Amino acid sequence: MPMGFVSADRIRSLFTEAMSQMYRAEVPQYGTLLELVSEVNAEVLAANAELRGRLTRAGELERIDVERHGAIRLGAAGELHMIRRLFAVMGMQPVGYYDLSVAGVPVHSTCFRPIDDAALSINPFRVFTSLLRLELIEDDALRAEAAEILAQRQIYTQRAIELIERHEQAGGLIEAEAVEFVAEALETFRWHGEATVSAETYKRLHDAHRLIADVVSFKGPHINHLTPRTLDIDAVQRRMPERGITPKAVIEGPPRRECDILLRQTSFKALEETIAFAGANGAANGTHTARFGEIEQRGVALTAKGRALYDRLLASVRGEVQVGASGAKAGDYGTELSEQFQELPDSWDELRAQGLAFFHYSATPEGIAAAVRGALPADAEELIAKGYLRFDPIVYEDFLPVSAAGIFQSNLGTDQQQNYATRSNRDAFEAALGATITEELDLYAERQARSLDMAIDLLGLAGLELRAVA
Ligand code: OOG
Ligand code: NI
Repeated sequence: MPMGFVSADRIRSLFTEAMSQMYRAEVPQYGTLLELVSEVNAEVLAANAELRGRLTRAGELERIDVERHGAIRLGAAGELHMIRRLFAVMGMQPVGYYDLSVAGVPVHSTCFRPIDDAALSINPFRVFTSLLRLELIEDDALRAEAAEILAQRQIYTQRAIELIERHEQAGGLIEAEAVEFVAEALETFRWHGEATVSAETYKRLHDAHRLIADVVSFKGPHINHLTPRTLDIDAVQRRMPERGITPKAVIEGPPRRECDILLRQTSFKALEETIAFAGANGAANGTHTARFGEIEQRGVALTAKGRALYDRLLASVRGEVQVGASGAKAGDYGTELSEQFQELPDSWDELRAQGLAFFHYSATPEGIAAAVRGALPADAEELIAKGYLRFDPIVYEDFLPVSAAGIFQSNLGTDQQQNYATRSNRDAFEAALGATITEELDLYAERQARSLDMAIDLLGLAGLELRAVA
């Protein structure tokens, strides 16, 4: 990086902090949730030395206090294209394609996030970014009208665009520009109480799908939640009502386990906010629900094999028990989930031995000492058994489409779980993005392989292969 430019990591950290402050001011319950999460995290860390050690080794302990993800919903291809360039300034790239139409939500999405180990451990800020699929609006006239409304808006400030271009041309931003960029970029994510459409248009959009009204009716894609990471989601879920927060009926994702896998999430219902429709001269004459709160607990990233097993078990649970609109059968769902998931081994050893999850390998001090003495076994499994080579879970940095659909649905006013047939359109998404999306599994596989190479090198055993590495 040329002299004088600030790092993308720094810009991302400034932005995360600014976003968190803005959201705290806009949605006071978010501040309450942050307090609860940090209280529970401190309790868990005090009580669980093994977890503390593991998070420290993985570089996750320091990042956990700043770790957040947010979500926005964009309306047009051009908006997605520019958001890719905006996030690139902060070192965030599109990872993973999520088709939410399978769950009756007319969007497809990606996650913008940092990808390398160092950047992730500084600040893993992620933004789940959805693009409205206008082609899924059935009414031709309404579709054309929505497209026309979206074509009129500019969700980025002129100065934000200039600074993005400056970053692309010069290869970076100096401190003063970075600070200005953060303030300008924040404008895109801000809540606007004035709708750009009349009450009558809003109603027609809303009748087609609540989400369409949310995306089309406003000046910009307001950030709709900001999610802290908890180390015990069940404890936070239980304590939310004590703080006046009502969580959704079920925690999305896998059940509670000894060895956390993937991602567990729960949210609380959106705020009902007053808005002023066009033609009302700024006077509040309607309400809209868009913004909510969410928490998540993250576990190990699964390999393709592990993920296939997770998907199969989850589908079978959802086939057995459908949670109703107001949370009916949530208890049965939880029981079924725990029972079915017994098929997925709940020990790090088994998850590794069966090639179900990704791990970070490292040479231990004992291993390095043994290498100096020339006393190392040449078998990788034996190195592990003797404590010369250790493995720690690689945390899942991404999202889960079925969970995301559940979060969407809950905040569209229902806990009802629906399953639809796939109509995915990744090519159109990438064309709008102007880039290809990175496959998350490739990233985890590369990180695992790199860690193993480094560990083996340190032990002076180059070329050694591991049996169980997926
Ligand atoms: C995004 C919902 C998905 C998650 O954590 O899975 C999501 C949205 O409602 O816009 O944030
Ligand atoms: Ni979320």
